[in-house]
Amino acid sequence: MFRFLTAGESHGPCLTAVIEGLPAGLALDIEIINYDLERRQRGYGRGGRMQIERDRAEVLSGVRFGQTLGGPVTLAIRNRDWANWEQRMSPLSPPTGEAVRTPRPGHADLTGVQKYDRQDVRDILERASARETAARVAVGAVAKTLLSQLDIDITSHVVSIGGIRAQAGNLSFAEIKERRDRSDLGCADPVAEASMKAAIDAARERGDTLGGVFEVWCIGLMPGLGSYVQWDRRLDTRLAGAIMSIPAIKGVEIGDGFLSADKPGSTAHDEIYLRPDKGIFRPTNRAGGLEGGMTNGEPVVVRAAMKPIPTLMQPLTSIDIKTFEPAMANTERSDVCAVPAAAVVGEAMIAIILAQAVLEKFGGDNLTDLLAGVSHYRRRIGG
Ligand code: EPS
Repeated sequence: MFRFLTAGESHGPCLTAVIEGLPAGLALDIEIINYDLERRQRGYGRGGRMQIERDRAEVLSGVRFGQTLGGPVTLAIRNRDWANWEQRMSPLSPPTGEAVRTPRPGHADLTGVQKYDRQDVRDILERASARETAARVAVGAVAKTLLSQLDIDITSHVVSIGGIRAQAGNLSFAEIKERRDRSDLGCADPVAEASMKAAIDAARERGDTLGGVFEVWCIGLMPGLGSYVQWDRRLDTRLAGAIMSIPAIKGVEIGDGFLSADKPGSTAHDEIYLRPDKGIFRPTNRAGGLEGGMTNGEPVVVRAAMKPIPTLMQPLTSIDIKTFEPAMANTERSDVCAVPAAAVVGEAMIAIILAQAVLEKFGGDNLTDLLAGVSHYRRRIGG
């Protein structure tokens, strides 16, 4: 079973991830992990923290001479900002500094202090912070490394910010991948990108924040990952759950998603053809690469809706958790818009679920057996 846990507070010493279930013999390149960490940090609209951090992964276990051993792989990302928080976030010394007492609407703050019986909102926000997603991106880069051995590739792009929509419907996977990495917003449409940047500037001026929609694409998948035989083995279940686990995500859609609800069956599905040069194929991909809870061999396309970040410089109404008097919500340094970062996290989560599904289907003690199993399967089904 390929699985992982993360640990770490936003302003603690470091973020850590422990990954279990990787096959032995997978070559890991730290620069591939670091490249995705750097992509997650990018994005017009990010806050001051990204000027401080230079996220880099360290490998602490499970790898020898550049190859996985089959045991748990531990990755760590040090927080540079820790140097400014050593006292206020000290694991063992007595409390110091002012407690945060005014929860932000839309954040974990209020329910967190109720649930965990804390008197300082910082005890909640430190772990609830989206900084944790840096550890997931590092795990995702390892999952992508495994998938790349099977010629499976993943990218993502921002399709809207603050209601401004990109026109990218006719672009190929390769075009999206190339354009999005050149864009400050991870957006494949330069015209829309300029308007999005202006909207982010205006939101910053107002002390406001903006959400948006991103899309993740995965190509090269074999048919038959996941299964229809149980609800929790349907790949759609796992992909949607993984995307919804990203902080601030409020909606998820696979393929035509909500649009398909408005169509008759005759135009909602993807017809099946066979051509000697192409094998089995579908000229359309309305299903987003998933039918019956399984990959069907077409690209997997998943979209996610991100709400605006709840830390507002013009704060919303809240209460003081000590006096119960009305008070304005806490203002902390934060991002105006983090949709481009969330898109990179989305790639990581999709890669993790797909790697898990591949290992579940083909076994995962070592890479040699995995590759042999996949190649036999691909030959058998001719895809
Ligand atoms: C984040 C680091 C955080 C925020 C953001 C994500 O840094 P800091 O709190 O020190 O400014 O920029 O956190 C949130 C959006 C959140 O809700 O907590 C990061 O590394 O992505």
